[in-house]
Amino acid sequence: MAIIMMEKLPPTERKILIGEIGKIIEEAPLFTPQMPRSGANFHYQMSNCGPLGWISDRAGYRYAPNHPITGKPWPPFPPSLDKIIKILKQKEIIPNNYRPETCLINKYTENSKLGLHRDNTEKNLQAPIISISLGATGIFQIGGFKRSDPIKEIALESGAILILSGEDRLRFHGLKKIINGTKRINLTIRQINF
Ligand code: MD6
Ligand code: FE
Repeated sequence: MAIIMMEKLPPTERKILIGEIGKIIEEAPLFTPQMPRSGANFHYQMSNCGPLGWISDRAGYRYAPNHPITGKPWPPFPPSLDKIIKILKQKEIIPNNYRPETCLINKYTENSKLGLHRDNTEKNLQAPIISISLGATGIFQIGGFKRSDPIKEIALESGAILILSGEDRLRFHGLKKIINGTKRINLTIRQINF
């Protein structure tokens, strides 16, 4: 079983991380991804940092080195994320050779949600995905390996650090809604090409 919930990031460190994400979003503005083919808007906004970023439009979803609107490279990982990765390696929660290549920055407001999906386009599907939640609580849904399998809900409060690895990384999951606030940021750190 490799669904790991770490101790929450302390409030002072949360504030620093929120500040760093704010600067990243100034450089790489939030945009609304669109569904492949239909072009319908997703119900949240996003940006990225790191060498690659996840984008989605009519042409499909993919990892790309540049922001879809500004055309500029994504900003680098901020110090707080480097530190979290270092600590997770020290605690042997993630392997020492883990190579974080992107961090998706998802922003949810009152009517946002993210449907059940699997993140399965990365090369090593066992490599952990590290999820960090900030702001309002997210009602995270996690199911099985088939879309129709039963779903459990996990409340991801501000500062929550959740790691999905091994075969559990391929479970269907989504974000049902946010509660206790009007804005939530979720960061997901991923290894893509190694
Ligand atoms: C969210 N998270 O928490 C959406 N994906 O808002 C994800 O889609 C996710 O938390 C892969 C691994 C962890 C996650
Ligand atoms: Fe996901």
